[in-house]
Amino acid sequence: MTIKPLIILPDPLLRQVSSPVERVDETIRRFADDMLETMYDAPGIGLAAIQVGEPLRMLVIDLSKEEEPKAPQIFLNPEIVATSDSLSVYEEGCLSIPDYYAEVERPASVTVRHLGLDGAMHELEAEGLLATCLQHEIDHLNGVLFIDHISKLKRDMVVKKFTKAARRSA
Ligand code: GNR
Ligand code: NI
Repeated sequence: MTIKPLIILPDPLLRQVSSPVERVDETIRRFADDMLETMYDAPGIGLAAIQVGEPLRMLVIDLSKEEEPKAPQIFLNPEIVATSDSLSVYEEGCLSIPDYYAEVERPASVTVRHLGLDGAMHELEAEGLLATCLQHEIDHLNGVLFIDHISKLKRDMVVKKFTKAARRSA
């Protein structure tokens, strides 16, 4: 298992649309382990493959609390097949936009269809933080970031700050 370096804003990789996982093999299973280890190390509650530089439609989530047993969830080629009309607001953050947080409004519940590491199709209905997290991660697969859901003024400020920081460290 390997902790992989995280891709940070404004890296253009974060705007890339990821490609479907073609088959569930040992390489994919190992990569899922690396993603989980990277997410736990960060620490974060979710991670999309592109955040470690792999443009694959694959994400991991673990919403367990520190004192609870780990509860990793792995989603390959996830698709939102239904969303609720009701919305909910969460303060979101992103490992690719460190130390920036903002409230985002999204559908309160979503139905997600996906391939599992077992090679079978699964479908689940999620609400609460899981619904928000799944939408945040599936956005990553489409090159979308949570700052795309806030005002342009705030987004431009964040992008500018991270662009300057990247220039300083280049
Ligand atoms: O660790 C994370 N926390 C979080 C909090 C609220 C809404 C979404 C998230 S996902 C984020 C990790 C991340 O950047 N995943 O892409
Ligand atoms: Ni993110």
